[in-house]
Amino acid sequence: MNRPRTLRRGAVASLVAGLVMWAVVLPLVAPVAHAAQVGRELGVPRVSVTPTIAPHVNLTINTSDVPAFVPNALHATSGQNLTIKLVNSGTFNHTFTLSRNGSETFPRNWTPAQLSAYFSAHVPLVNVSMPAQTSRFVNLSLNSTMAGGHFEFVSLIPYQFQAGLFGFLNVTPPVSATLTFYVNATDTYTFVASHLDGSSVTKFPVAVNVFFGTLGVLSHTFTLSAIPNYNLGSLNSSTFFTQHPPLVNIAAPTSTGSYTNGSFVLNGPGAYEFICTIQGHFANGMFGFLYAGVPVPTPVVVANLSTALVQTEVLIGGGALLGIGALLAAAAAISGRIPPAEGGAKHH
Ligand SMILES: [Cu+2]
Repeated sequence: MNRPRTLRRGAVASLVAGLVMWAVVLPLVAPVAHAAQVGRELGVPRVSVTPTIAPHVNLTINTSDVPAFVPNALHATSGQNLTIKLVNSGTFNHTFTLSRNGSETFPRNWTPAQLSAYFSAHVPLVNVSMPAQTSRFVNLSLNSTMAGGHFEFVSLIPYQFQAGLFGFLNVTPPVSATLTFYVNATDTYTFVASHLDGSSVTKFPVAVNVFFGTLGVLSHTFTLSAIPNYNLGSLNSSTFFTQHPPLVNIAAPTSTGSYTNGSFVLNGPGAYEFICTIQGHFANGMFGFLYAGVPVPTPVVVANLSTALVQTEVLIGGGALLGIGALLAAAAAISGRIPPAEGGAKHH
């Protein structure tokens, strides 16, 4: 066996192996490192504990000669002062009569007499007339005891409730904090990070803000299930999300380094699964979990750490192979140029 040729072969093999490792891993690692560097620690939220709720909110309800309150669902937060503008652009009079009971829905088959008997026995929170062609304002303080309630409002003009003049004021408690996560998709069907740590949350509801980006060129989504502690497993995800709409569904931007933001509210603790809904990606393992108010499982933390270590090791390994390749190449060049000792002797 010829020594310089063996060295050259070793040099070429090491150089190629080293370059391949760097070529594959560097594009993945660089944006991750960049994201971490600019304070977007992967999988760890930025938590703002002082939530801001508007102290006062204005809402409008319209009525016309169509028997409906528009909109028929109002949403507000306990602790807020609410002003409702009641507009009646129709030719019939109505009333806006708001129940004090946040856990009651009136039977649709109640007669006008039954409905007015109820409100004689249970004083409404608001009871104002809405004469035809007028508008007026009502003010309401939403105290903390109203949180979580859905308060029905009706028109007490006979047969208007039965025709459809009813709706609900939904009062939600203020969020205790806002968690902000940065998540990236890779073209090898992973989320970085795949386990989002909201274990520090002790009080619900909590607002979550996700900034979703990509490290690759494929399309990806961040689609979070609304059902905690439910593993999507091998389910058909499109059927599942049709039946149980996701809390958030964010499409990744097309270029690395930019993020698309989505926000939602979690009402209770648990592990919430998120997946990529692009055909085939979930089946290839593209999923993760957001742990809210529950500990992140220990093996998962170990897995995340080892992933980071493997990437570092691959980089170091690739670098070492490149170095060995360079040394072998140099050795091969030198030994190729220096004639063997016996050849030198012959020369004379
Ligand atoms: Cu995907």
